[in-house]
Amino acid sequence: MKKVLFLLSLLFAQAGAMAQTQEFTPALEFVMQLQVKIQGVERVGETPHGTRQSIPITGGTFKGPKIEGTVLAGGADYQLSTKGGRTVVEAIYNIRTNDGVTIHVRNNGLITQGQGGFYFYTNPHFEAPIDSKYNWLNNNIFVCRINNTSGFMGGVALDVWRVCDPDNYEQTIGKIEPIPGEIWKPATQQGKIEEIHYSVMKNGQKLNKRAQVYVPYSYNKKDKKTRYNVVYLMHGGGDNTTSFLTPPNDWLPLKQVLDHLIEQGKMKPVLVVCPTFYNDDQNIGANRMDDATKQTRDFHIELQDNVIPTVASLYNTYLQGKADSAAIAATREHRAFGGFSMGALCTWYQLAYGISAVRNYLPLSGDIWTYDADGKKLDANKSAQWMADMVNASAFAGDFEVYGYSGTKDMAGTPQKNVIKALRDYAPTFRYGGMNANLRFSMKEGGEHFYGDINQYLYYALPLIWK
Ligand code: FER
Repeated sequence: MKKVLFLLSLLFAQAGAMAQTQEFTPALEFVMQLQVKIQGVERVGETPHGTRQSIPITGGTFKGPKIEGTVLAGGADYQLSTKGGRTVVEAIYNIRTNDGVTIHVRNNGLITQGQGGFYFYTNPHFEAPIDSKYNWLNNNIFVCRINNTSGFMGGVALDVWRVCDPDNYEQTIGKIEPIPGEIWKPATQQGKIEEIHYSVMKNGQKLNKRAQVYVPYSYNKKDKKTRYNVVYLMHGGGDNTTSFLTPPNDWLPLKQVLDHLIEQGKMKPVLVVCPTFYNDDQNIGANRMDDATKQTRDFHIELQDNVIPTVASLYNTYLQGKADSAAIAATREHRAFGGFSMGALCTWYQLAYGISAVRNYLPLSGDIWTYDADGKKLDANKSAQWMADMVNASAFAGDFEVYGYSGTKDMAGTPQKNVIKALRDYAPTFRYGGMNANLRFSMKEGGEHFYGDINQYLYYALPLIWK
């Protein structure tokens, strides 16, 4: 007892000291709205503690960004009223999520007349299975307030928030410094750009396809002992296999970035392969966005079945011998996949569908596109949830790295920022910040939606992958 009092006095002493310098205010994060159906009332009447009554809970629903489902019948709200219009409530019931997890709820609180009028706040406690994806409900503090304007009839609508530290996400986004001046001039030791060819069977049709390949200066085909990591880079909608390596424009050339990184020893020599998700990279005019959205989603199949095996047969990569799925998975850490805009979307889809072939991801100015049954694009939270579900269903959950980049003047900057923000909620699969991070995001002040800025991001991103 003495010890407890001592600890309490320490707490109060500290609270007193902080009262003058209080600058921290916790934040509330919306968790869900509960619409709880009730029916009838069971009166006990006057007891030594006050007027006791209970109100049966007969069903309902709940919905929020990360959780939704139904309220199960069989619970009740136990109320104890004392003089002066003061009621203590304790609602005890179960809810079940749409994916079948039952969660116990104990919602304690107060209904009274506060200084500002009616006051109805409670402190819900959730008991969720610790091995479920809702374990976070066990490890947070929540507050709840009646919602009188929801329009819900036949019961009570309640909004629930999580008490948390204010989100400083904006401050955690990496900054991108201007790249060093010498990068704007060609390097002394220059790699080569080659074109490779392969064919793909798609819908019973044989397609002849090409890709451009950056081959580093020191590369020697006969030296079979030296193996090379491979970076796959996907162009944007309306672009083609030449957009990264031999663009017709005079922006900072990616080849120059690669030559310098290697010459300066900032990065181990790598092969960079630029394929296309289009069926025919010479004819990308028709239906381009429609085609791009579908084909970026399916490209992982071609990467696995055609592109990786072709590259392995032509160059000294870590994949040797038969390029079957086991051999591709065993060498996934030696592969990176990145892309710009629709190529960034292709990168996210590669993570979702093709995680076994690639460990490192570079989404450059693009967010995740997922759709509901009616074809309507889902928001960042839903897309992040879909991504987490896909990755968690794979054999490589948590075993991957994401290096995301965009610019503040880039049309994909805000969508990508939002999707990364939403992915942070899916730890330990996605770990944003800290020693064990596998999800990173940087934005260039003034960066725009074009290869000139994208190639600058690659100057910083590529050396991070294989140290
Ligand atoms: C995005 C914004 C724009 C994005 C893609 C685009 C995949 C591409 C637009 C285009 O090609 O016209 O967030 O993410």
